[in-house]
Amino acid sequence: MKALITGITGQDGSYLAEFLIAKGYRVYGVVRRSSTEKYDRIAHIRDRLVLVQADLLDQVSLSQALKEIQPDEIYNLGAQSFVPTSWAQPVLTAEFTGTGVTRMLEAIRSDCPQARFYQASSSEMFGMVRETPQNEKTPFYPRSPYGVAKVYGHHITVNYRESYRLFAVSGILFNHESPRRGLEFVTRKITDAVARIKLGLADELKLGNLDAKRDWGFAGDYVKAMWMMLQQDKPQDYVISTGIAHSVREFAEIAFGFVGLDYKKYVKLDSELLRPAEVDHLLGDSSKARSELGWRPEVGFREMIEMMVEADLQRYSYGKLMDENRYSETKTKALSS
Ligand code: NAP
Ligand code: F7E
Repeated sequence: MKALITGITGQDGSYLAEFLIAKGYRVYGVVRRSSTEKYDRIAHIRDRLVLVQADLLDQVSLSQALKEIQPDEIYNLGAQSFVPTSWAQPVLTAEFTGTGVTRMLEAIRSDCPQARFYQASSSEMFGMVRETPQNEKTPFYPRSPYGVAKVYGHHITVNYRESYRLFAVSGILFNHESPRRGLEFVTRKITDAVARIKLGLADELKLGNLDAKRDWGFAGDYVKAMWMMLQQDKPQDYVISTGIAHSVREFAEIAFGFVGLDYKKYVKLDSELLRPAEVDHLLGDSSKARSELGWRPEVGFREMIEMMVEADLQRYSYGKLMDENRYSETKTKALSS
C-alpha cells in the first residue's frame, strides 16, 4: 500500500508516518520548498520515507505528485494551523487551509480517483458551540479565519464525495498534543516554560485566557483514528475526542506541579495574548468513532502532560550539558594556552 501525507513535517504528519511505516506502507511525504530543511520531527524515519516537493498553493505540483505516485491513501494534514496567525494572515490561511483542500480534491479527481482521501477537519469549526458535547451533527459556528477556512475544507470534502463519488472523509479532531507540538500552542508553550523555569533558564510564563477549556488528547492516539476512517466500507465523517475538557489553568497547574512548582508564582497574564474572538469551551462526543471504528484514546490527560514536561526537561538538560561541556572545553583550552 502507498500513502501520501501532506503536512508530514508537522506534529501529526510525523506520528502518522511512523504508524503507517509500521503497518508496512510505503510512505510519501509532501514537503514545500524552503531555503533550509526543517525535518526535525521526521529525522528518525527520514530513510524510510520518500519526500516529494509540492505545495497546497500549487495545483500543478499536486497533480504531478499524484500522477507519478498513484497512492492508495491520501492524508491532507498540511495547513496554516495556528489560530492567532489566521487573524494576521487571513487570506493566506484561506488559501492553505481552505482552498488547498479543493486543489487536492481536484488533483485526485483528475489523476487518481480511486485513492481514499482523509481531510484534517477541526473542532475549531464548532467555535461558539451550539450544543455540548459536540458530535458529527452539531452545527458549525467558527470564531476565527482558521475555523472559517476549516469549515470550507470540511464542506468541500463532503461535496466532492457526493458529487463525484470519491472515497473522501473528514475527521473532526479535537485538540491533540505531544512532545512534538509546535512551541506556540498553549500546551507546549507551558511544558517548555516549566522545563526552562525548573532548570533556572527562565523565571516567568506569559499566558492569555486561562479559563478557556479544551478536550485535549494525545496526537499518537489520534493519527490511528485517521487510518481507521479510511479502512471502512463507506466514507463517513467522525468526531475524535476524549470526552473530557480541562481549562488552560488546570493544564498549567498539573505541568508546574509535576516538577514541584506552583504555577501561580510564575504565570503572568498578558492581555496581548487574548484573541479577538475566543472559543471558550470545547467538548467532543466521539461515540460514533468508538462504536463504528473501535477507536478509543489510550493516553490520559495527566500522563500526556507529564510526557511533554519530561521531554522538554530532557531537551534542555541535554542542551545545558552540551553548553557546560563546551564551556569547560573552552576553559581548559584557555588555561592550557
Ligand atoms: P502543524 O504541526 O502545524 O503542521 C502543519 C503542516 O502543514 C506542516 O508540515 C507544514 O509544513 C504544512 N504546510 C503548511 N502550509 C503548507 C503548504 N502550503 N503546502 C504544503 N504543506 C504545508 O499541524 P498539526 O498539529 O500536525 O495538524 C495537522 C492538521 O490537522 C492541520 O491541518 C491542522 O489544521 C489539523 N488539526 C490539528 C489539530 C491539533 O490539535 N493538532 C486538531 C484538529 C485539526 P512546513 O513544515 O513546511 O511548515
Ligand atoms: O490555544 C488559550 C487560547 O493555540 C488553546 C490548533 O491545533 O486546536 C488548536 O487550536 C487555548 C485558546 O490551540 C495562550 O486562547 C491562553 O483558548 O493551543 P492553542 P487552539 O486555538 O485550540 C484546534 C483543534 C486546531 O485545529 C488548531 O489547528 O489556549 N491560551 N494563553 C493560549 N493559547 C496560546 N496559543 N498561547 C497562549 O499564551
